[in-house]
Amino acid sequence: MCRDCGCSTVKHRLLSDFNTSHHHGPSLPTLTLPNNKRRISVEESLFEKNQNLARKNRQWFKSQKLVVFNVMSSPGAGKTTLLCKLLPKLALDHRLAVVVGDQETSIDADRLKTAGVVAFQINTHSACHLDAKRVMDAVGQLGLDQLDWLVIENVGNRVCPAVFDLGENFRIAILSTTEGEEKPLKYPVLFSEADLIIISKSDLLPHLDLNQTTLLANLRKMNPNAPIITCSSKSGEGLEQLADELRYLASGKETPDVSRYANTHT
Ligand SMILES: Nc1nc2c(ncn2[C@@H]2O[C@H](COP(=O)(O)OP(=O)(O)O)[C@@H](O)[C@H]2O)c(=O)[nH]1
Ligand SMILES: [Mg+2]
Ligand SMILES: [Zn+2]
Ligand SMILES: [Zn+2]
Repeated sequence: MCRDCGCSTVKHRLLSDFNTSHHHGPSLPTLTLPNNKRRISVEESLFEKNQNLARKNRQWFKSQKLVVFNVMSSPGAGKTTLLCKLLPKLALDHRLAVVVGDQETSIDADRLKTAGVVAFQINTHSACHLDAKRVMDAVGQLGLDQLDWLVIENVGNRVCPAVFDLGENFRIAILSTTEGEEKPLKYPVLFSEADLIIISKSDLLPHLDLNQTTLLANLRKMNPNAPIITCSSKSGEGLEQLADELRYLASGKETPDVSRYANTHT
């Protein structure tokens, strides 16, 4: 449950356009809540506030010539493991740092530091997602003029992180092979808004009943264009391709000035 975004209540309403189910359980009957109207308006102003700060982040990142990736998935899909494998190699030719969001503990930042990556932990406590303000406060301590890339590992959660713009350039959605082929349909915002989709833990495929054809079709239904890369942090499959894709994204695309999220909030 997230006190910040109230996602145990009104977020369901905001995401209802996407016919999504939510990680906190079935949709609440929001229309029957007595003070529903007031709560919706609070929620909308919270998004608006975040949107304004995200815009500032984006301008700030652009002025620093910084490329920012926002990595999102369910808890345990393999974000930290993948970043520990991938980033030390990329750090040879890019000055990079990771900001990790978690409700509690600095375990992930410690893992990244052990792997040789500059990492900074943000504890969100009651919040199930990172927001633009938290990122702004954290990166203020990093010395952005010293960096080429900033990688944000968001709080493990397929729903709320997907609707909070952080001012990033690229959104990366990870789905692990153990999660099931129907998940792109159940969590449409995360997958439809992604610039890159990673299917992680490919080494486990021989042990699973995952229907890869259906998974790919479901991903394409949500997102016709984003590259989809299958990889394993354990076997190393796909990691080179992934590193190349990140280099390609970072080199080719201008920082967008307008938010790509605008349509998801209304
Ligand atoms: N078999 C296998 N396990 C993995 C792989 N990547 C991560 N894991 C395991 O999945 C669990 C969660 O990984 P973690 O990186 O902490 O996920 P996060 O919560 O998304 O950051 C850990 O036990 C990892 O060892 C992979 O490619 N293959
Ligand atoms: Mg992690
Ligand atoms: Zn939530
Ligand atoms: Zn939340």
